[in-house]
Amino acid sequence: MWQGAIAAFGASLLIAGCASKDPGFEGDMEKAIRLMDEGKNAEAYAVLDPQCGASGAMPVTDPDYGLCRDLLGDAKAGEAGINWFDFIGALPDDDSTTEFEITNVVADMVGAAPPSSDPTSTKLYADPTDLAAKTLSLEEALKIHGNVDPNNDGDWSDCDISALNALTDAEKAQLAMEASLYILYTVSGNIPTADGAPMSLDALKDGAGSVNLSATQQTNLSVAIQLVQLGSAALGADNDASTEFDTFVQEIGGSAISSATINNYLSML
Ligand SMILES: [Ca+2]
Repeated sequence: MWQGAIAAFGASLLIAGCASKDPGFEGDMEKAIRLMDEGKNAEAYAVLDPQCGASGAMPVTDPDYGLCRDLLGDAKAGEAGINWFDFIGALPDDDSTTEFEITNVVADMVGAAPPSSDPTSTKLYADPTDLAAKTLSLEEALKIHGNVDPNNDGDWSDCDISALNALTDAEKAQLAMEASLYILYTVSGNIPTADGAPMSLDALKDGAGSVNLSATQQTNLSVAIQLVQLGSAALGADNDASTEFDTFVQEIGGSAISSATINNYLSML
């Protein structure tokens, strides 16, 4: 499944190590990457924010600007619980016959655990407060990597999807991964249960019929699913991750997401 996207992302991070020209930025960048390696994503963000964050001093024309923004978004994705290296480690070998459980890996990312009422349950749940914070961090990552909300009013209908064609294939694949998780996080957060927000497919299944997204959420998730399509197209038809993204888009009912299409998706899990 997602190996192609992850491998591409890993490669971009390695290349990043020798791409910088500005010595001041190079030091900050190395520090930020080291902090992210240690799981200190908020600290990594704080290192890069004065450079290329909202009030950063680095001009958009600086040759390091794009790389700095990539890393800034990675730090936010890390805050959202996405640990790319754990994720890679969870992937099966090419010749493995074990089915990779994407939802279980996602559930681990948001700190999900079986409910106390049923500790041996295979249905994983996330703490709703923690999930909400991580959904916000992922939203920031998508704003930085995909400019999904140019006027920053919380509504993504002003996202210029066609402008994202200028991104590299690896960047598009990374956006697709972040957007997929954003959709799963948002849907899960929309289904409160006694045990928390459902994160595994088994647990999400029970939420079919209860999803009631706001108009803005429906708009934003419709943009997110188009980012999944963008990443899938960039990876090409023979790519396993692309197949996985395509299946997700197809099952969720295409590019116009509504409460009805999500409830339908959950009922088919
Ligand atoms: Ca907007």
